[in-house]
Amino acid sequence: MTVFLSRRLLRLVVLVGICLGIVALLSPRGGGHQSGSDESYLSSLVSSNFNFDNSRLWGSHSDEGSSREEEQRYTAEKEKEKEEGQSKTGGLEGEQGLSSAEDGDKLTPESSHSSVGERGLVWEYMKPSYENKGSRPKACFVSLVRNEELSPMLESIEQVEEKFNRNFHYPWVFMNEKEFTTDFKKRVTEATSGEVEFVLIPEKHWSYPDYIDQRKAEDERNKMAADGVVYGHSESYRHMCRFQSGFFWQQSALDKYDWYWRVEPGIKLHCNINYDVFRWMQDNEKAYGFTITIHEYGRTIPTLWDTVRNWWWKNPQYIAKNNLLNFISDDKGEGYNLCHFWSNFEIANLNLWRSPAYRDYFKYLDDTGSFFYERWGDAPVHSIAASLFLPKDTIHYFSDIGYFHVPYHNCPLDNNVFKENQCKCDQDEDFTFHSYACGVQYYDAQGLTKPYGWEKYNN
Ligand SMILES: Nc1nc2c(ncn2[C@@H]2O[C@H](COP(=O)(O)OP(=O)(O)OP(=O)(O)O)[C@@H](O)[C@H]2O)c(=O)[nH]1
Ligand SMILES: [Mg+2]
Repeated sequence: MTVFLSRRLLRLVVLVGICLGIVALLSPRGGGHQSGSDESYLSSLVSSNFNFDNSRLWGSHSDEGSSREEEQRYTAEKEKEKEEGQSKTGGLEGEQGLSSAEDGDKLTPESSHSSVGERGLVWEYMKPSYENKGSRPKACFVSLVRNEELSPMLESIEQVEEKFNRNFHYPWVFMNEKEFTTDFKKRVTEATSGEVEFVLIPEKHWSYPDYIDQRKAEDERNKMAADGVVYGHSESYRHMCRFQSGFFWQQSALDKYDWYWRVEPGIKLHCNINYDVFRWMQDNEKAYGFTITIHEYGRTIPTLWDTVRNWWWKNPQYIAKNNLLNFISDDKGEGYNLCHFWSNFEIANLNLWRSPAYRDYFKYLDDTGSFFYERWGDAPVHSIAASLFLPKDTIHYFSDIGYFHVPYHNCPLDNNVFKENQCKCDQDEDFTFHSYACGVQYYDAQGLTKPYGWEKYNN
C-alpha cells in the first residue's frame, strides 16, 4: 500500500514538474509585459549581452539597504502617480489635445508601436505644437543667470539682438533662484527688443530632495574635487544641472510657449541669422537644435548610462524606432560614448521635456540621487533623451549659426554661408570635427555627408 502510494506520488510530482517546465518555456522572457515583437525590436537596438540587471543600478552607488529603499520609493511613487494621473491626464488632454492612447502608463509596448508607427510616442505627444505651421511660433529666449552675471548677460543679449532678434522681437525669460535686483531687471529690459519676464525659481526646484544623504553628497564632492574634476566641489553647479534637466521647463512663465532658445551669459554669435529659426524648426518638424557637440568627462557620470539602460528596459515604449542611438553609443547601446549636444545652446521644443516619457525618465534619474552624488550634467541628460525619444530627422545641427561659448566655436565651414551671413570667426577654429567633439559621430549617425576637407579639423 505504502509503495503503491509513493509511486503514485512520484508520478504526480514528475507530471507537475513537466507542466511547470512547459509553462516556463512558453512564458515571455522576464515574465514581464514585453511582446515578442518588442523584444526583437529592442534586441535589434541593443546588443545581446546588454545586462539590464536592476540590482546593478540600485547597488552600484549605494549600500544594499538604501538601494532597496530607493527602488521601493520609485515603485510606490509610480503607483501613486498612476492613481493621481487619471485626473491629471484628463487635464492635459484637454489643454494639449492628447488622446488617451498617448498616455504612456496605459500603453503596452505593442499598442504604442502599432498606433504611432516609426515616429514614436514622444513625437505623437509633441505633434499638436506643429499644427501652427506657417505662422509665428510661441517662442522665447530662456536664460538662467545670477545677478552678478549682469555684464556677460548684457553682452549675450546684445549679440542675440544684433544678429537675430532685432528683426523678430521674441520675448525673453530670465530665471534665478535668488530675486533679481532692480538694476539687473532694468538693464536687461532696456537691452532686449521683446517682452521680458523674471522668474524666481521655487525652492523645491533648487534644493536637496529629502532622500539625499547630504553627508554622502559632501564626501563625493570632496573626492571629485581631489580628482581635479571641473566644478567637482560645487553644490550650486549640481543644483543648476538638475534644474536645467528637470525644472526649467516646468516654470509657469514658459507654459505659454512651445519653443525656447537657451542663451547663457558671455556667449557670442559670429554670423547674422536672417531667418526665423523658431519658425524654421516648427515648419520643418524639428524638435531639438544644437550648434556644438562634445564628449562628457566620464568621471562626472559613472552610473548614468546604467541608470538610463535600466529605465529604458522598463519603458521600451518610449524609444523611437528611427532614433539617434548611434550618436551616443558606438555599440548599439552597450556603452555610452560620452557624446552629447552642448546644452549651453539649445533651440528646442519644450514639449519634448513635458512629455510623459521625459518626465518619467528624469524622475527615474533624479531618484538615484546622482545629480548630487555624482555630477550629472544637463547636457548628457538632455542629449540621451533627445537621441532615444526623437525620430532622428527631428534633430538639427545649425551649422550656419556661428556660435561661441568658452572655449569652443561653431564657425560655418560652408563658404557661401560664411559670406552671406557675414560671419566673423576663424574657420580653422571650428570645433565640429575636432576629435574631442562628436561631429563625426553625429554626421555618421544621421547618414550625412561630411563637408569637403573635414579631416584636417580632426586633430
Ligand atoms: N541663477 C543661477 N544661475 C546659475 C548658477 N550657476 C550657473 N548658473 C547659470 O547656469 C548656466 C550654466 O552655468 P555655467 O556656469 O555657465 O556652466 P557651464 O556652461 O557648464 O560652465 P562654463 O564652462 O563655466 O560656462 C549659465 O547660464 C549660468 O549663468 C547659480 O548658482 N544660480
Ligand atoms: Mg556656461
